[in-house]
Amino acid sequence: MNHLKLYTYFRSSASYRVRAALNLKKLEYECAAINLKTGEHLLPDFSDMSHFSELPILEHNGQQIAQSMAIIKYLDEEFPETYQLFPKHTYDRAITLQMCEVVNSGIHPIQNLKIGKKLKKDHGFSNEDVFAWSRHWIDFGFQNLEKLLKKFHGKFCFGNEITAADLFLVPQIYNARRFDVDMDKFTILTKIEHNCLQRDEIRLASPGYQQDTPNELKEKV
Ligand SMILES: N[C@@H](CCC(=O)N[C@@H](CS)C(=O)NCC(=O)O)C(=O)O
Repeated sequence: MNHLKLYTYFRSSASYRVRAALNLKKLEYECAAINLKTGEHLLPDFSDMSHFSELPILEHNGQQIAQSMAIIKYLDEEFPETYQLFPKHTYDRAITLQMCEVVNSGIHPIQNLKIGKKLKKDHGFSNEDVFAWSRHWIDFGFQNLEKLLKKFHGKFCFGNEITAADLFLVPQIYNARRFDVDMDKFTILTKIEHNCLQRDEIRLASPGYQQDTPNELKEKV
């Protein structure tokens, strides 16, 4: 018996990565919504249970895993008969992982909620300053990613099949738009985003379609 439960928040881009992975792998899962905006992730109920104050957390038959990369790799290994998110060949797999890490380690952590809060609390940043900070670091990371993808992309980040790299890119573009990054100059990234969002597995994992999406932000299926 497989019971999968995902602790998630509609706007969490790291949760979005895992929702898309679960959809692509056609795995059914239960959602437990944790509201990042109201700080529910910082309350003892969640942080004691998960040992982390971050989303997502995946529970599989009662066992918990944090970190979207670890979760996605776990799902690929645990359910090998389903859609594979990393290419077979070692070099191809390494490049795919490299693309994921540009986002996972090089962009997302610098623009994360807790960083913005700290900049405001201890360094005199206004909301606009935090916006500009996030915009700068996403733009900087995307310039490097656009160059890397130039060499390897097809319809998707790595060739013509969806890989984990697409699952890291598309949610990060969602964040970029929230911070008003000028996406028009990233022609490869936006073309890949467009191709990915044609796929229901990714579109339906996006923030507009979640159980906890507020009504005013819900998109039509
Ligand atoms: N590297 C982690 C990042 C997890 C993470 O930072 N998640 C964000 C939401 S996208 C979060 O929970 N932030 C809470 C905070 O910054 O306080 C992963 O890939 O799962």
